[in-house]
Amino acid sequence: MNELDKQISMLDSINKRLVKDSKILKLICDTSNSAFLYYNFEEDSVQTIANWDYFFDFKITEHKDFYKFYDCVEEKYTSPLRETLYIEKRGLKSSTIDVKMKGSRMWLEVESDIIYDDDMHPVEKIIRFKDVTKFNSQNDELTYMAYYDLLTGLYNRNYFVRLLGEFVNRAKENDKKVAVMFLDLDDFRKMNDSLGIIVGDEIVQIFGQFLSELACENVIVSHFSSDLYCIGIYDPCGDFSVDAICRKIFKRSEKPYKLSSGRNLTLTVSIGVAEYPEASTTALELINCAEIVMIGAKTNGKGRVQYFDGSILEEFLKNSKIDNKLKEVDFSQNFVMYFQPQFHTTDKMLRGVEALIRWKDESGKMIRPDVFIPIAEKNGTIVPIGTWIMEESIRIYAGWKQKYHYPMLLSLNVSAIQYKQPDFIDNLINILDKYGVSPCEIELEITESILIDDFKEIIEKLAVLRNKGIKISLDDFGTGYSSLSYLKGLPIDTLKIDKTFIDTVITDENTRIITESIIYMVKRLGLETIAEGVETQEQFDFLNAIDCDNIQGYYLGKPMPPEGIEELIEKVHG
Ligand code: G
Ligand code: G
Ligand code: MN
Repeated sequence: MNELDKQISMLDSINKRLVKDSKILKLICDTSNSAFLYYNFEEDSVQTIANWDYFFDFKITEHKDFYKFYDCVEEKYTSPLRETLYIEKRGLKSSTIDVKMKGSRMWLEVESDIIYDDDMHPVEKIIRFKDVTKFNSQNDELTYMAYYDLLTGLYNRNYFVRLLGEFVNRAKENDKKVAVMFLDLDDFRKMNDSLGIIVGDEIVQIFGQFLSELACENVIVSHFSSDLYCIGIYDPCGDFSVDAICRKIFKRSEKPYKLSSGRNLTLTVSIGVAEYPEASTTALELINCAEIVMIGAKTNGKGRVQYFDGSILEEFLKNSKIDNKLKEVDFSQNFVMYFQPQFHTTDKMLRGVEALIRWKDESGKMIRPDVFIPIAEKNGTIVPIGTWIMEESIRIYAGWKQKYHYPMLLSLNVSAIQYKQPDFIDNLINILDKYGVSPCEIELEITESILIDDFKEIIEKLAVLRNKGIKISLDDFGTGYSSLSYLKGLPIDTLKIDKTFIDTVITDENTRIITESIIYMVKRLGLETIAEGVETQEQFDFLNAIDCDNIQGYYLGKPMPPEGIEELIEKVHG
């Protein structure tokens, strides 16, 4: 083989190796899911390699074409991208950045590497473009979840608290106000229970959608959980005052919302409002205060707004103490029964006694029933407390009966929740049996609030009780929805005219006329009447004159411990 042949053969084998190498290189490039830009400094030449078309719809043939990149990424990334693509010889460095493509969800990782010669002059630069959309969008989602509530797309609680904190700081600096509105959908639980949680979620969403329309630079809207939303307003005024926003919300409540099933639904909402700096100076406390007064708005009849004031917070704190105490109270240690006598008006003979609970806490302080009974009704302790009251009162009553054989009634106050327990009647009958007391000796005092819901079921229960001989008395008449016309249909025996009437029956002409006609009509319906809170001789005389059957009040007897009643019986008996 001559020299030439040898060289040709060598070149050939080098060539084959090169072809093989470049095939391998191409394979690697093609399967790398990346695109490459190769720049040669000496030649000022540029070349694109591998999956270029997957990423870009333009070609790069000379380095001036680089400007085309800047158009296809979102604006905030053009400047870092420029640095990565930089090819001036001074100040070069390798770098990696992520850029987001304009008008698409695509994320690119752009990585540059520089190759230097022995004298540390740059010779070549390789830029790799890689699709990192999947990774980045997962990241996006995590970021999203950190700030937004997935169900409604509104800010979540945590992020809202942070933004509200920023509002408060800004307000401190600029001497402005910040208002927090805490919103709770009315009767959401009922809707959730009756329509199902999927519809419940839809309700949460459509109301959230409506609220989101109220958001703007100084108004932030958040969904906390379930049916709770919160709105924060920086510098509330004009169209963005609390009043204006409440008006929008209440106005929207007048029209029904359309659900996907086609069903129309009217949503009302209760709102509590607290403002920086009056209610508090921190975001979290403002939210708490707004929530507390929202609960007030609910108990005052829903679909309304309640503004924070200091006394509401004080009462709340006091109540939450009582709430906790009630859950731990030792009934027989701390509760005692008092009894207030009721008298026949005509002869002032004892008609019966009303059992009234008294609570003396560990420190000996009295806690009034009109304070703790409503709390016990809310936290459910009224059920065991009510049972204890029935048994304790009936036990004491049975003792008097044995001792004096004096015919009189025992009136028991029954709370709606207690009354609704399925075993309420059985329980009562069992206690009566245990102490040998007849149902005819018992009168249950119910309030109109019992009659608000499940009317039919309640009426049926009343009828069962009356069939057993137990009397039913309607307490506090005149304070609720009382209308004489609905009394006709009620299975009751006795009507107690509320103290608020008696208070002004002497001084106020109208009250006198109303009281007189109530008694006249009620007696015509065959019901017995009792006037409550009678404190003076004048009141007594007037009630006597208009034929009110019975009198209860300080004038003839305050609530007293059992021994007081014994003295009374001995007096009338003897
Ligand atoms: O007892 P007082 O005298 O302070 O009564 C205040 C309120 O508490 C009244 O409205 C009365 O109905 C209620 N209350 C008092 N004792 C009882 C009771 O034994 N059971 C229930 N449910 N309420 C009571
Ligand atoms: O259950 P009811 O709301 O009816 O409770 C009766 C309440 O009225 C109890 O709190 C009892 O102490 C109170 N009370 C009864 N008679 C009088 C009275 O003559 N004057 C006043 N101020 N309160 C009375
Ligand atoms: Mn009563």
